[in-house]
Amino acid sequence: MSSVRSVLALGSNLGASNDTLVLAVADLVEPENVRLHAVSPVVRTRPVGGPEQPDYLNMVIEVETSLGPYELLAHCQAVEDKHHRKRTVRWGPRTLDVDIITYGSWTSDDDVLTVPHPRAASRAFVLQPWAWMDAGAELEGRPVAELAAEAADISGLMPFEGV
Ligand code: A4P
Ligand code: MG
Repeated sequence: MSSVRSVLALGSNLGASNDTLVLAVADLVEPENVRLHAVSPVVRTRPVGGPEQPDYLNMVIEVETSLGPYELLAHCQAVEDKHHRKRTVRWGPRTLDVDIITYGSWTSDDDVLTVPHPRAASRAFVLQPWAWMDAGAELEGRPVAELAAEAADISGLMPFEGV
């Protein structure tokens, strides 16, 4: 079966966020048809949008999978649910968010699954860890590192020094 590389963005700002991210990466690549290809460092980030809320920990991973895009979305949401994700306030605090940033060269403007993720190109909390993970990465024809440098939230990124 053919497989596709997909970039997933993880974020958490409730509970033991670092532990949650580590466990979520393991859960995401637990099925035999989802293989871990690359992992970014974790970065601490100021919240973008939404109500007043704690800083986030963010990271990205790249997986290789034979799951279709909607199957991959369902898998990501099942992992969010396993980590007690509650959907109450849009852009509100969360134990775990897993977004599909890219799925090979596949694109979609469906509300249920928009790919590339519609806000990724302007968000340093996704772009900068992605550029660290893959220095040659491009999004919408532009180097991800350049997009990160131009993103309004770049000044809100801080080193994550562990817990
Ligand atoms: N959906 C559509 N496209 C996608 C996609 N590519 N990946 C749909 C994942 N889901 C996608 O998502 C709402 C709906 O989006 C889903 O039902 C799915 O079918 P959600 O995860 O339930 O809600 P959300 O995450 O609150 O909404 P949204 O609009 O996806 O939020 P964002 O844009 O992900 O923003 N600041 C910092 N520093 N770090 C963060 O991680 N995250 C957000 C969330 C805001 N501010 C942040 C951070
Ligand atoms: Mg989300």
